[in-house]
Amino acid sequence: MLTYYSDDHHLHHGNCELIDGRLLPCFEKPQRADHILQRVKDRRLGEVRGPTDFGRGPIERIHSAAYLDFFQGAWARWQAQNGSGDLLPFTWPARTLRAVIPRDLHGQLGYYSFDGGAPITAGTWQAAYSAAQVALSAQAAIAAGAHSAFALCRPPGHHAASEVMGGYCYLNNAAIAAQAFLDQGHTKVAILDVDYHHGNGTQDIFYMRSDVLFASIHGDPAEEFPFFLGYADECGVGAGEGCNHNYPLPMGSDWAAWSAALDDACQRIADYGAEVLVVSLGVDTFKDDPISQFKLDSPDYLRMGQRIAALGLPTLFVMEGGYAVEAIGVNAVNVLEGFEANTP
Ligand code: Q9C
Ligand code: ZN
Repeated sequence: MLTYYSDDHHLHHGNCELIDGRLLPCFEKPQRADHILQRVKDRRLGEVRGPTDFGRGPIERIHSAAYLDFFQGAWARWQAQNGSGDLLPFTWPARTLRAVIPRDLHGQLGYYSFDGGAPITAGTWQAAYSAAQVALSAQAAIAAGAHSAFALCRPPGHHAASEVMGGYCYLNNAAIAAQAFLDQGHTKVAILDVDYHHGNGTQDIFYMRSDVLFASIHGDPAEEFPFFLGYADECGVGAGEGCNHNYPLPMGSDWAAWSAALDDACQRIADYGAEVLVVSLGVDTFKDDPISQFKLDSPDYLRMGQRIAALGLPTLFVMEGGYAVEAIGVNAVNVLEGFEANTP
């Protein structure tokens, strides 16, 4: 399997995040992608290629130009005000307030975010831009005939919506790649999100559309981030009705419970008649993940890849979460090796 990767992810390294009333070092850190890349090489998964630059055009198919302009220019504005430290939001247009766009940098940052988990640093735009190009390059490889490809993206993307960053995410790499398939002539794309957290951004982007089926298996939002989306009764609206499938699972869920949801999600994808599959590949479902509560073990990721391969679809894997850094390479590459083992 081809892997696409850019060293630019090192340009994004947030300082700290707020957890349990304390500021802790960011869990979403550069070593995550470094470990995955090392495992790809150790296992000789296949060639590792740098991205092609497709420009801002395919990103603007998912994110508004106003949002991208804000994100691209935010660090320079912060520097111009002598800002020190990471740029982090602290006020959001929650209920009782108005969703106006203020003039102030922090006002705009609140408008364009949903939590304080997506710090903007000097290199965040470049890292996120390159991650999107990595996803687009892997997508192009599949469009050119490859049966599968791995986009080793960092920062991740599935919490980012059209005009909103959050949950360590800025640009929705999986959604951008899915839209590229559609723009190149496909008519039905499925996105399977196996990250521990609900892919709220991806769901929101495609919620009213029938050309993308979204299925997500995740910690029940009643007791887990992102809390405000990802419930089982969210099925899509309008043309998108029936094209959104959420599988919220209780804390402590193991492979038996998780794989039952996967079987159902795969059946939905097959019934939909998807021509191509994008997998939002988070491995924060691992038993030792420091911020998550599922109980998958490393061999389970081989089984996950095997089950996904049984769909028989051209498949683009896009890296999302996973914070047990010592095991992240083994777990992520196990999915890819399981997929290949079950591909004729
Ligand atoms: N007490 C992804 O996996 N905060 N994002 C968790 C834990 C946000 C995860 C706080 C977690 C975001 C891509
Ligand atoms: Zn996650």
